[in-house]
Parts: sequence; C-alpha cells; structure tokens
Amino acid sequence: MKTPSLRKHPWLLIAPLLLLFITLIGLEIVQAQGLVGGNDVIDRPVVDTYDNFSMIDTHNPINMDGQVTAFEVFVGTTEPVTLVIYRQTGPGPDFSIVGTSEQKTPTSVGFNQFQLTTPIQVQAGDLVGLVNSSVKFTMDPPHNPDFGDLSGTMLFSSNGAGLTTNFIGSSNRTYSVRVIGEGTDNDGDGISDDVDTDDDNDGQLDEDELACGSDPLDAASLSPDNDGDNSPDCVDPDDDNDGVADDVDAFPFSDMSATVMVGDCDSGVASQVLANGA
Ligand SMILES: [Ca+2]
Ligand SMILES: [Ca+2]
Ligand SMILES: [Ca+2]
Ligand SMILES: [Ca+2]
Repeated sequence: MKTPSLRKHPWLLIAPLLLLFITLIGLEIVQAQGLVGGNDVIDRPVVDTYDNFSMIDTHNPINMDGQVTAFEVFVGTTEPVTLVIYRQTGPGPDFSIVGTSEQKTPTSVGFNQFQLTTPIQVQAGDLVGLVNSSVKFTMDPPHNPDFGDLSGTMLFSSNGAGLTTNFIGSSNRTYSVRVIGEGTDNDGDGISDDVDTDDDNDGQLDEDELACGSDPLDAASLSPDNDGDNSPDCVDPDDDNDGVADDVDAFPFSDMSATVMVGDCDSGVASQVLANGA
C-alpha cells in the first residue's frame, strides 16, 4: 500500500493547520463569552429625529444575570443619549425600569462606547432601551412606526415623554445599541456562573448538584457522597470507589478489602467476601 505523498495531497499539510485555526477560533469564542444584550453596533441607514422619547429594542435580551458596565451605540448625531434597562413584569407591554445610565454625549457621529459610573444589576431576559435616541437603525421588514400597535420588535413612547414605560406604538426596527458587562460570580473565584462548572466551589459540579437535589449556589448544601470523591451518590456509578460498579456490587456502599482489616491493620487473611459480594 502506498503512503499518500504531500505533493499529490497538499491538504495533508493544510488539514492540521486548519484544525489548529478552528480550535483557536473556538477558544476565542469561548473566551469572548460574557454578559451582553442588544445588537451589533454597526452603521445602519436610518436615524430618528424624535426628541426626548423612550424606546425598548426587544431584539437580543441580556443573556445572563450580572451587571451592565458599559454600552455602545452607533449614532447619527451627537445628541445626548441615556441607556435604560427594562424588565417585562407582565403580559404585553408591562415593563418596569431596572436602571438607567447617566446622560451621555457622543464625542462624534458613529461608534461610541460609554462606561457606566454605577453598574446596573440585571437579570437574564432584561431588555435594552434608550431615551433621546439618535442611534442608527434598520427596519426589517420595512415597518413604519405604528401607533396603537405594540406587536413590533421596538416599542416607543410619544415624542417628549422622556423616561417612561408608557409605550404607545411599535416598529420592526433593529437599533445599533449594545450593552456589555459581567456575569454573576456566585463564589467570587473570578469565573462567572455561566462558564463556572462549580458555582459554589464546594467540589460538586453544578449539574450533579441539580441532578441530586442540593443547591449549586450554596457551599453548605451538598448532596450525599458516600466515598467523598465529589461525585454525589445519585450520579456516581461506583459509590464506594472499590472499582466494582454499583449495579454488580453486592455492597455498593461498603469498600470491602480483599483481606480482613482489623482496625487499621491488615491481617493478611483473605476476606470471605469479595468486593463484589461474591
Ligand atoms: Ca465562579
Ligand atoms: Ca458545587
Ligand atoms: Ca461519590
Ligand atoms: Ca463499588
């Protein structure tokens, strides 16, 4: 059998490099995870001329519990803008205001990023809104402001209403506004809950604690773990860590020794009962 030559099959050289590239891209995506909400902040064709009105853009709610530390906008004018975080509190257009930024003045037309002096504590599902928007948007599909109809993806108040939850109309618009921040870090280990596999640092994984009934956010709440290997009994396939799986172990919670132990001393006498209970 012939060995494939690199001359005939150059992809043999490229394939490992491609795999490395894909892996690095994958790592970049994983590392880029964090608290976000809103849309891509890009140049869009339209900008509002309304003054002192409120809007909620319901595209892309905030993705996790945590705190908003900054927001980004792509503006068509340098009119001041205020970030507002809304929470839906009931069916339909029933919202409360979770928090607002200070009023920010863009330094120039185009992309602007503003740090919040005081971060806004948010929950997954909270929505990004603005007061006094000059932020650029697209309409997809084209859908002009429709007063009295709140079925569109962007809800707005009347012109001049200021900061309010009294939305009176909607449109299918996507605004160039995005919030960024940090996810909640329950155990303060610097790894936010969304990527931390053990949110209370008690040694038992979140998924195991959820499966076995303890609280994954409370280090004082642990699921029973007979052999102390941090794999709770309800998910541990070998509850006494003797190498014999529970389903074939006559004493699944007893680590039987091959020889009889007297206290801490090994008598050397063969045990009558093997680890599997035979
Ligand atoms: Ca953590
Ligand atoms: Ca845990
Ligand atoms: Ca265990
Ligand atoms: Ca066992």
